[in-house]
Amino acid sequence: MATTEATDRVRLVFSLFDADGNGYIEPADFELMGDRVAAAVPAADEAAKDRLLGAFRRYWDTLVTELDANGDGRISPEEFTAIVLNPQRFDATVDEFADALATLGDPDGDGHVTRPDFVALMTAIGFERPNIEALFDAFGPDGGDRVAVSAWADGIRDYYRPEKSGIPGDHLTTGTSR
Ligand SMILES: [Ca+2]
Ligand SMILES: [Ca+2]
Repeated sequence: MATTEATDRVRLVFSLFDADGNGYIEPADFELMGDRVAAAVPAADEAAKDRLLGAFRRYWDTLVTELDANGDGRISPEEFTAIVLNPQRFDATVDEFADALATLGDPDGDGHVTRPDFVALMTAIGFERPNIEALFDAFGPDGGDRVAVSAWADGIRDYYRPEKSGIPGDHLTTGTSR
């Protein structure tokens, strides 16, 4: 069983990953999203951007392989919600995506993500500003207003865990109309 919070988190991800807003997740959405996110941190190096674009491609491949129940080559909201039923099928994909995204937020490679880079990346994905700020605060930024890359990556992994509630990632669904 998935928690209500987990279901809300998954619904939000669907609405954001449907980047062109046509009601289905398709390859074109991942291209839009990938380009937007890769451009969010101009100081990031090409290898980090390529890694993220690769993670987005794998994400799509996994979705269409695991969730396209009716075989029409696109993922409907109903198909997507099944992601919470078999989380182990998505572990490797989410792992890769979490590490690639969090690493992109650390262009100088010191193991930390600053608030401006965090906000830029999460805004590019489509989350709302107050939620992004609340999430960053929930990660417990240090005196330099930074969070560890690993803390953010772990937060992304938790976000996809159907049994979890009361996690930092729940700040992303608070007060959203999606
Ligand atoms: Ca779409
Ligand atoms: Ca489908």
